Order: sequence, then C-alpha cells, then structure tokens
Amino acid sequence: MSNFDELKREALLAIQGAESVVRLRDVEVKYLGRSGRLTEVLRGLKDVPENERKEKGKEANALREVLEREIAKCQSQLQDADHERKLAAEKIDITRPGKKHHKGSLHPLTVIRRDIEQIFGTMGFTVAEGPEVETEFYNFDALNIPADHPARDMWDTFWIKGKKLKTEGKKLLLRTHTSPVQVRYMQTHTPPFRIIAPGRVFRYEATDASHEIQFYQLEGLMVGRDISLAHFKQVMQTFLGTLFGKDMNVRLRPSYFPFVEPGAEVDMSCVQCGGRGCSVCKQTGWVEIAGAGMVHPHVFASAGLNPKDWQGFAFGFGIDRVAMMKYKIPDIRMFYQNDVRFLKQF
Ligand code: FA5
Repeated sequence: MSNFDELKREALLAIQGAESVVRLRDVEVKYLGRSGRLTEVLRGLKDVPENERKEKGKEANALREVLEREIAKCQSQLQDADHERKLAAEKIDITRPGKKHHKGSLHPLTVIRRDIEQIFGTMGFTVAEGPEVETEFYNFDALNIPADHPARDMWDTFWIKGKKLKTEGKKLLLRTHTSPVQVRYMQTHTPPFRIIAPGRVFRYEATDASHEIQFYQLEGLMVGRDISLAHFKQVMQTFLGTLFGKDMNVRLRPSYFPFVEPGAEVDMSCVQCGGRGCSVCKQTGWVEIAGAGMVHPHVFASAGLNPKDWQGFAFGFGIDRVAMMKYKIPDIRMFYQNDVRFLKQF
C-alpha cells in the first residue's frame, strides 16, 4: 500500500512539474511506458502471494487510470499555454501606423505629355504615332524637302549606316521631327480629322541649356474643307491658356518650313512676366514656342490627297521647352541626367 502511495505521490509531482509537452511525454514513459515504474509493478504481480494479488492488481490499475487522466489533463493545459504563447508572440497591432514605402513618380516629360494630350483631347484631337527610325522619304521627301534642297540642313540628321528600307530603296535615319507622322496619317485616313503626334526626335547637334540631341516634339494636324490659320490661333490659345492656367496671347510671325505655305513661327506671351518684359523673354514679352503653317499642296499630294479638296494647318513644338517654361527648369539636360533629387520633385 505505502509503495503505491509513494509511487502516486512521486508520479503526480513529476506530472505537475513537467513544463512542456515533451517533458510530460518523458514522465509518461517513465511511469507508464513499456519499462515504466507502474508497468513493472503490474508485471511483478505474478510474484505476489495469491491472496494479495487481486487487491494489489486493483490498486495498480486504479493508479494507472489516475495517472493517465492527470497526464491527459496536464497535456491539454500545456497545449493551451503553448497556443497562448504563440498567439501573444505573433500578435499584430493593426492600429500601429504602417511603414512608409517610397513611391516612384512619373518623369516630368511624361506628366506634361499626358496633360497636353488631355487638353487637346478636349478639343477633339486624337493621338497618332509614327516610328522613331524613319525613312528618308517620310522625314524629308514627302515633306517637300528633296535630296538636293538646302532646307535639309535645317535638320542635322543621324543617318543609319548602310541600312535601306527594301520596299522603298530609301535610307534610314532617326527622325529629326514628328512631321513625318502627318504624311503617314494622311496616307491612311480620309479628312476631316484632327490629330496630335507626340514623340521622341533626334538631332545631330551640340547640346546646351536649351538644346539636346534627343528631345520630344508634339506635332499637330487639322485638315478639313475650310480649316484656316484662324482655327490654329484659337486652338493654340486654348491649349496654352489651359496648360499654364492663365490667359495667353499667341502671335504668328512669317517664317519658312518647306512643308507649309504660308509658314510661321509661333510666339506666346511670356509666362514669367505676363508679357511685360523680363530676362526670360529678353524684354520682348514674347517667347517662341512652335513652328506652324498651312499644309503645303505637295505634302497633300505625297500623302495621296487632292490639295484642291482639302486644306488645314500643321504645327510642331518642343515638349521639353514647354515643360521648362511650365516648371521653370533652367536647363533641358536636367530631364535626361536621371538625378533623383530632380526627378523626386514631380
Ligand atoms: C520643326 O521641327 C518642324 N517640324 C515644326 C513644324 C511642324 C513646322 C509643322 C511647321 C509645321 P523646328 O526645327 O523649329 O521645326 O523644331 C520645332 C521645335 O522643336 C522648336 O521650336 C523647339 O521647341 C524644339 N527643338 C528644336 N531643336 C531642339 C533641340 N535641339 N532640343 C530641344 N528642343 C528643340
């Protein structure tokens, strides 16, 4: 009897003292396992005198049940505690402020191109595109600039060595302006239409604060039965007024581009001084913004349209230069240096 009591006391202490499920399992093996202490006792019953065996057997089995019950109870308590510990360790405070992720931003030239597209969109202009690697035909010939014409020198050209487009036998180049898109569009569409064609262009020339060898232009073309320069002036004034958020004046000065007749340089009132005169506009109150004019009959003809049926205006301006004025950027080269301190401001 006292042996069982001693064993029970010892086993219950060991069970209560187990601080983890693994330790509890050790205790279980120690007392109830195949060579465990109680199992040994049960096994030794055969040597107990017969008159005591039944009683001892009963007690031993009762003790076994007690220990099994205690172990099961303790195991569930330990598992609950484990679970609680895990939950506490993995607790997420969803009310804490989140970590700030640094977000990138759009390039200023992308921002302004989208703005410009949106403004022209409200006036019914759709966006057209053309290739950056162009043929001599679309960049020059079709725009009324034949091979021996001195006007070719107006555009310093990157020629692509040795490559010719088989179908046209024409040399390839990096387009020097977006005007070729005019011809490509007119070849495939019937007027009336109004389009803009923003895109990258390339010029083989020295760089300075207002000149890059690659920059962006935006071409505009509006053709119909009776489209005139008066329409152009209104479109330009609306565009500039919306982009700069104030009333803008536009004036045209006679100029020469082979693909328009008459041709004009377009000036807008200086954003800096509002037309009063400052260093940006060299005290004139005007800033040159674009080239423009009425589409030349030869250009209509090379695009397959009859110049007797159609008339319209075309214009082209530098997107970089407009962005410089809008954001007050002093040097065009800043757009292409990828300096994060500059880009972050947009
Ligand atoms: C042209 O390229 C004509 N295709 C524009 C045109 C279209 C006239 C339709 C008539 C009708 P120009 O070479 O002037 O023209 O260039 C137009 C604009 O591009 C300039 O006003 C200027 O804003 C910009 N630009 C010209 N060269 C550079 C350069 N190296 N770097 C940055 N911008 C430039």
